[in-house]
Amino acid sequence: MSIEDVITGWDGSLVATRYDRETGAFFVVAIHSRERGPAAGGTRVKQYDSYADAVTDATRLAGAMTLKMAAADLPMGGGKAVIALPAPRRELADDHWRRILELHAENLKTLGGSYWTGPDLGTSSADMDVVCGFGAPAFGRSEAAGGSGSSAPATALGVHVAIVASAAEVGIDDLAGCRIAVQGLGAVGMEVVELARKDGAHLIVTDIDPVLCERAAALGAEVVPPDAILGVESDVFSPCAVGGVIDVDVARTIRTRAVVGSANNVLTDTAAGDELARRGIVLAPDFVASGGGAIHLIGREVLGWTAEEVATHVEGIADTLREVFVRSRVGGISHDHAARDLADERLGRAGSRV
Ligand code: PPY
Repeated sequence: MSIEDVITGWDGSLVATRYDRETGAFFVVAIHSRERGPAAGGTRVKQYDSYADAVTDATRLAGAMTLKMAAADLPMGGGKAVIALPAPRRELADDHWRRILELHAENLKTLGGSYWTGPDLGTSSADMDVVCGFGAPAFGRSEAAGGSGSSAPATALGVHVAIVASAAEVGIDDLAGCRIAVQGLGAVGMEVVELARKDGAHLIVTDIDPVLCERAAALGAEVVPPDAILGVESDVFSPCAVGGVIDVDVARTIRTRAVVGSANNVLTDTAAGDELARRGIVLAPDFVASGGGAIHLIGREVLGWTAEEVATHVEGIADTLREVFVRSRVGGISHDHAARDLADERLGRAGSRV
């Protein structure tokens, strides 16, 4: 997709980009909406095939953050930042990476508080400490630096309660013996595995990192190669890695009863959601199921919640999902569509999406 197509097809408010010759980094900040409050969302760092791909990712992720904040009833808007690296992150020298973060902080300061960042794929609490040290607004700093630390455990708890609620929707009242296929064993995916294991689920897992696969195997999980996970027969498929894994073809063939994970933008388009619905597969829309991280960061750092209050709100994701399921049944619409309608209503734009 060309940059023109991305920008003209986007319904957000601002995209800022910067290329820095010295570091070779390309920065994108996408502010989708500030209707509910300042835009917030993480900074994703990776290599992209093209700068148009980086802008596409940032804009789509920022839109998902608006829905995520609204669905979780948090007083924030949606935004996301992307840093397209000139080389894999692990190959960058420490001072090179630090300079990239300094430039990122400079960009965020230029935006004057209309966008608050946080950790995302490729960035950590330690990186947020650095960004904040350069004077830019960032959630998710380490606890030692005064932040709320990693949001991964809260995200995983949210996915877990979403799995329980979605399983109940397909008639599974107990996760014991339930086959759960987990794609991605990062901080969230691994915790999803641990929580489901405690409930007695049968776990089938994959990751591109063999060390993480071994760790999951030690927890009793069955490991399959990354390209096999979409062919696995399961009760619940839990995508906890990259987005865009379910297109119409996958939706037509995947052998599962529910899709519930933490990866943002799991569906490539609404047609994929329609196909899942046509097949009677339950979808816990990602911007609802993965809301635990945002609830943790905003709850702790903006709303002053305790860890217990955060957990209670994260558990409320199950209630939001049940509302989505009811709306879907009543309206004869897909779960994806029903969740977007619910988020739109919370944004005060009821009926804007047909
Ligand atoms: C996400 O939940 O997808 C994030 O990007 C995490 C986040 C949430 C709220 C503020 C900053 C980062």
